[in-house]
Amino acid sequence: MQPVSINKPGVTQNVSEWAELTKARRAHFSEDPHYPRYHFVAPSGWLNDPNGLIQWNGHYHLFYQHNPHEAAWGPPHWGHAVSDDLIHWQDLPIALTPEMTPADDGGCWSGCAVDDQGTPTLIYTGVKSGETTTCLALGDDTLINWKKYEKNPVARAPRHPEHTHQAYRDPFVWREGENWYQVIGTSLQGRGQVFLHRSDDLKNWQYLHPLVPEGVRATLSDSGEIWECPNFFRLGDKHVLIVSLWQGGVLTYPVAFIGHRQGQHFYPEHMQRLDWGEQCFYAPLTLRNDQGRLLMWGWLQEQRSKEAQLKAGWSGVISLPRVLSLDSNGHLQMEFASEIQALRRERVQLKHPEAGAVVNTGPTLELQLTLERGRARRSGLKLGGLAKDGEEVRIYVDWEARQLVIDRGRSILNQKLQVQRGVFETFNDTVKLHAYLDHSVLEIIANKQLALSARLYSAWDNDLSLQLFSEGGNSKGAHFEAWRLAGIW
Ligand code: DQQ
Repeated sequence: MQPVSINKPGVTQNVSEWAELTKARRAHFSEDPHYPRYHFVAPSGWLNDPNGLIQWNGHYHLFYQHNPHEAAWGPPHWGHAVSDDLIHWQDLPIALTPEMTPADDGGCWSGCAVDDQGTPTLIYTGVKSGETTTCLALGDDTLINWKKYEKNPVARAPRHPEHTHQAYRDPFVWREGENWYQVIGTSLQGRGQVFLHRSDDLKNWQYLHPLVPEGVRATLSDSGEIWECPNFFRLGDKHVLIVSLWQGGVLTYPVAFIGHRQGQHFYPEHMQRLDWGEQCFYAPLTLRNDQGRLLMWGWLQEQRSKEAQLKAGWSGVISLPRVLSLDSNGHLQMEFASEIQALRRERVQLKHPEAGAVVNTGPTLELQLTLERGRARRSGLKLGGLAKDGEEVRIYVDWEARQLVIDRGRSILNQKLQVQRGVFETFNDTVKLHAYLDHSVLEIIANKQLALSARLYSAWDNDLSLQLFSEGGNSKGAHFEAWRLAGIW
């Protein structure tokens, strides 16, 4: 990729030193069979939420929650990378580091980025002595040099009689008319909510009210005690609120509410789970690019023990970009960004797929599979290691239960969370699966409506094989296309 345009003396040096350092760190993982090859992972250590997504001078900037010291959550820094094509990323120096002054010694938690009349501005949650507040960092045109605003914090949790869990985090900011608006994740009466604030300069904020009227909030059926990482935007003739559901200390999964706005209030009409992975896809953040496409990235959590993560030396993956749109029913639909197809290399042929032929593919793969029900009770695909006898993961449609299932029951290294299921909202007898496998990462979108992500810590490496199967009767012939994919580093 082209280097980022850097117009400050001295900075280029810093960037190239960083590039050398991160290259060496990444090389260290090249033999790790679980380390993804074309997903973004921190150069080393811990990564969680994507933050501050912004397109600046045409380049896509990704910031992310990061602990560079070890593969465990710690006072978060903001890691930083840039891409021209949404696929290849160049590591850039860490953008924000927790500091005693003015307001974030406990970490620079999640937030967003905006263009304030030519000044790139990061708006994040600063944590100091346990209090979470909204803070700013101002950048220059390189997006490499950041200065925390000396009068941080710029907003504090309002005194609200029903405020619970002391939750106040993850600002999401947008411009409307003469004003800036900020939604921020919180909890009222033990239920997730977002507070709405307004400002005319990003530095002085006025609290307005909960975005969803409390009477309406009480009727929603989600299980979030805290709504984390809100995104709020217009899509077609609807408004969409995305939140991630914190429940009893567990980061469960994100949902989207699709609804309408009346003045400064939002009225959800429909709720969709954004990914059915069990604690696997969380804290998604959206970016509307220069062409108006709405892109979304999430944090693919690890599904293995803390000890295993520490031992591996890295933890957390950024998902592939997913493009969001509304379907004709006003529901959210998702597709993987078409740019990812640039990674396609050889085609994987599966002759006579209905006869159960086996093909050896390797673990970096794009798959497009159309399944027709026929008389089958279940039909789908087996992933197996040729050399590791008995190790097998099944991806299938359970036609009676109307579910997409990932069953890792025959995968020897997965002790827990063996089966994950996603439930189709609408369903007919054809399911189109689009899947990306990248060593320990599996992301699937089915019929553009159901996403299911999982982590597979299997022992297979380059000997992965594929085989179609059906149970309880024949399914009609499946349409199968697959490609081996190139790595990005
Ligand atoms: N992670 C951040 C918080 C956010 C949570 C801290 C969600 O800002 O609420 O690392 O994963």
